[in-house]
Amino acid sequence: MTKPDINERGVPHQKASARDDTMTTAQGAPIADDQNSLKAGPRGPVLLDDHIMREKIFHFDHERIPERVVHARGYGVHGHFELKKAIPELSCADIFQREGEKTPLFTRFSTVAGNKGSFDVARDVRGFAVKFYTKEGNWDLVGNNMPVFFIQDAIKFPDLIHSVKPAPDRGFPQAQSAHDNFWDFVSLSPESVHMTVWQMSDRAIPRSFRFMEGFGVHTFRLVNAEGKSHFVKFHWKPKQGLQSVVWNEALKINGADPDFHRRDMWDAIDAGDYPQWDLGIQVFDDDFADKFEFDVLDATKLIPEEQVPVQIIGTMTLDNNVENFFAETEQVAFCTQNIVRGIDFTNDPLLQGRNFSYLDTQTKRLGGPNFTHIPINAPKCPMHNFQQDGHMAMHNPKGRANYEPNSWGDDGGPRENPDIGFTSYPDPVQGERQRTRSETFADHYSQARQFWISQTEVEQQHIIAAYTFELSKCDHEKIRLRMLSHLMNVHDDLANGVAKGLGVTDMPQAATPARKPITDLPPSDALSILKNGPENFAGRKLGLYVTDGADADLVTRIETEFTNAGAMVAIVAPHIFGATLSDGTTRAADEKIDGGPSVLFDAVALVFSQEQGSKLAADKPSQDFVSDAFAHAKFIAWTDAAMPLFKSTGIADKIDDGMMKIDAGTVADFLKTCAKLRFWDRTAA
Ligand code: HDE
Repeated sequence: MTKPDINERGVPHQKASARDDTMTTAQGAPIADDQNSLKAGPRGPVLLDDHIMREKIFHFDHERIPERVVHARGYGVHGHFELKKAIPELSCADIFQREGEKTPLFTRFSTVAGNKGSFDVARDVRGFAVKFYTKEGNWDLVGNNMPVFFIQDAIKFPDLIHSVKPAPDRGFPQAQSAHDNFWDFVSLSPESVHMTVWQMSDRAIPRSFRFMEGFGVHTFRLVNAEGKSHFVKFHWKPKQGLQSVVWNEALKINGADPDFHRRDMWDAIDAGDYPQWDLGIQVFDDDFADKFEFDVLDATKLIPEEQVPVQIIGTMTLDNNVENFFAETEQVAFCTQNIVRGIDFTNDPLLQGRNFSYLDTQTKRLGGPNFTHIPINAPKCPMHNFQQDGHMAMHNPKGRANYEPNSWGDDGGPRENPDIGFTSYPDPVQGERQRTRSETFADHYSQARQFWISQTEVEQQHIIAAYTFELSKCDHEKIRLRMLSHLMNVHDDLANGVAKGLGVTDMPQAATPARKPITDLPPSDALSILKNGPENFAGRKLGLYVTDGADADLVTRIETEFTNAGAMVAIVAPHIFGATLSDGTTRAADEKIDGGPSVLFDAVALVFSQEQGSKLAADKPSQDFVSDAFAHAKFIAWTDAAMPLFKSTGIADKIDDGMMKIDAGTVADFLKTCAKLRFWDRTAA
């Protein structure tokens, strides 16, 4: 990098060292001075013929494209899918034919409600969209981190989204569902009840993108070479296990690091710790669909894994950060209708509506029909057709043929190929045109109950707390009570817990169900986060708070053992230049204490010198560090020097099994303990 020369007027100039790093205009004309506009004299007006400034500012003025109407805030990464089990008997999709073959892909995670500049750890559904660049075209699996959805028919989507997004008059609240409009809409739409239980669960506040599942949600079809079809639901299972944060922590993370999830993904990939997900399929046929308690075309229902097991067929590895956020993450255009031969749609009315919507939205957002020419959207296999022209056309065919049939022989351009071309599954269709909802979609509570009884007690308490929090943010009593009337149909414990949290003494009448709920569906362990947590501390982060004079052996031991176990260790210190340890070495800090609160870490260790420990007892950020770690049920490693801080925060007389006094010999035990996500007993006390 050339160093700037500061001239006598204090203006820095960096001169090109070689022809190829010469700055030019968009037309390629070299620029001599990028610091000053063209003026009539040093203090005179800027001249209209400053074509260089005009071009630069013109381009800047046009930098923004419309953000996505939903899922605006997202983060994309590159990776690949490796097929572990070929399934030609189920699907002739090329991607599913050869075990061991890798298919490149791009995955974008997102929140739904917030705008592009909102914070990462909002209570929200997460988008989980994957674009597979297969050898027979792009396949987009545009899913979420929850297996069900709020509505059954796409015609309700604008209402759902309007209700959750900022109210049109005041333009807030941003990135949250804790407000009247949202709960008004969902409490008037019983079909949403099941999804709200998921949304009030910790699934809506994941620890990071790396620790959450993904679901294709809808029932799709797999079609084999003989034309035989099976129904399928797609699942992504994180090899890292499932993990979420707690709500009070989420609120604080959003202040401390609004980019918490994207930073986590970037850092993990940058450090070579590549997250992986297994792709699983639940395959079933018409017989199962006919016997199933619910309609497999209803996206507010899932199929429990105990009823149809998830077969793992391959693994996605995300191993490459984007080089340019705008070009890749912003411009990627997922479309549910991007499917390939061997995969097909079903009549799920939500899916069918989506197949309209995504093409429209990309055209609006990316400015024209040629968004498929943008490198992140273009297939990586050969692509030929007679589509032409339009804004920003990049692939312009040569030759005279731009129609078919034609009689130009070898120069006639691309031809149809019935052998490998896409053919729709010939599902027989018949019926009167009618605007209606099938009666088989009418059960709105049974699976909500099943989800509830599948949760551990800790998770149930979190769900009750989340409903209580959100409904307490509704100004209108009638909305709170209406929602409660639905929860009464889900489970008494849930309804009573929320009523107690809200301070409701007179319970409302339970809502009248359109169909009598089934109350004996068995619990499904797969629905709980805590029953599917990580097995060790790998991929998670320890906050190691050190001061001057701290025991160097212990600090080194903690760093080594945790990093050897695949964890990240962040040094937190009173100053960003770090701490000088007992052996005179200095550890640079990753965070100064007030910028590195304990909410950013999965567990914490406090290694102070006696002298500094006493000083920290009155230090507010240090008090918050330990109080929050304690309140969020985190595992805390400590030495005697932390006692003054424990005393000043009232923790000294509450020391529990989640707080381990350590020395160099017991670091391994602490590491093992941290594998269990949190010390939940503390929250039960
Ligand atoms: Fe989307 N959705 N959606 N959606 N959706 C969009 O497309 C839409 C639905 C999902 O990272 C939009 O490119 C309708 C379910 C993800 O770029 C838009 C309906 C599921 C993403 C759109 C749904 C999703 C989107 C906005 C009701 C989970 C982000 C920007 C029928 C299975 C993709 C865009 C990315 C984005 C429409 C419901 C997932 C407007 C009409 C159900 C992950 O086209």
